[in-house]
Amino acid sequence: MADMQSIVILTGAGISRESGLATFRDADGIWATVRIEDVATPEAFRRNPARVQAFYNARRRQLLDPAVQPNAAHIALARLERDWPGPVLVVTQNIDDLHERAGTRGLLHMHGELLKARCTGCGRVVPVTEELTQDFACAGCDGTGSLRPDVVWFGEMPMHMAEIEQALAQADLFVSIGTSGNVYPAAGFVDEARRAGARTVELNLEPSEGARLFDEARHGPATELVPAFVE
Ligand code: BV8
Repeated sequence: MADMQSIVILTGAGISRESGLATFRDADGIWATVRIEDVATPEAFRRNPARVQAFYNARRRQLLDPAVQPNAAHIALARLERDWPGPVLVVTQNIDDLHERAGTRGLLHMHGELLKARCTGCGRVVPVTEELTQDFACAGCDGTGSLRPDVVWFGEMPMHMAEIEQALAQADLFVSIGTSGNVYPAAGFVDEARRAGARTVELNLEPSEGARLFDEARHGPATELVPAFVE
């Protein structure tokens, strides 16, 4: 890795699995017990906001459990950013705050953040560490809006896309960690990095949907693979 300068790292639910947070598409994943159409689309929120709020309230409660801490993979990425001479950008699909708590600073949450809420009226984003209920009116507007989770649902535009595309176009190394490569546009980032001439590496428990697109793939738990890769 000596001649690598700019590093872009994409993370998914697999990097937080060993911190105790469920993934989505594993056998014990979130989508095994609840349907995307019922909790992770704007239509679901319009149809039954209380159901959607309850889904995110439960995940927020779990994230705020003191037992849920950044793991060795999150910590290794923060160390890489600190010690690496060139730019390191972590683009996460995760809505938890474990990268922040591990010390990563160059971080973009392309699918939003569980500990933030957004007003449906004026768009204000506020920190939230408690239950969100339907009548949580926004203090900033004329009270017409209510607070929704500040996350990106299916059919909604992911956040920070211009900044992400620019980083991919300049990447020398692209590392994908703990993602199944099912969800776009994140699943297409490896292609963009390849076109930019970057070396591409997948670190995942098992081959992802896009495994064949990577120059190198290492399979195993993130808490073993990531520290070893960063060394
Ligand atoms: C959009 C946030 C357009 C909330 C999520 C082509 C192009 C563009 C869009 C599409 C397209 N084709 C289809 C679409 C639509 C859709 C999509 O991709 N659908 C899929 C299902 C086919 N995409 C969208 O709707 C996106 N929006 O494109 O908008 C647009 C354009 C202009 C204007 C308006 C709109 C929005 C997608 C974002 C949806 N929100 N989450 C929340 O978290 O509740 S996505 C959801 O999947 C998750 O939240 C997660 O972020 C994402 C990816 O999941 P993973 O992180 O990969 O998790 P998964 O469980 O799948 O995999 C875990 C992996 O870890 C596994 O491989 C496992 O082996 C591994 N693992 C497990 N344990 C470990 C481990 N690895 C290492 N160590 C371990 N211990």
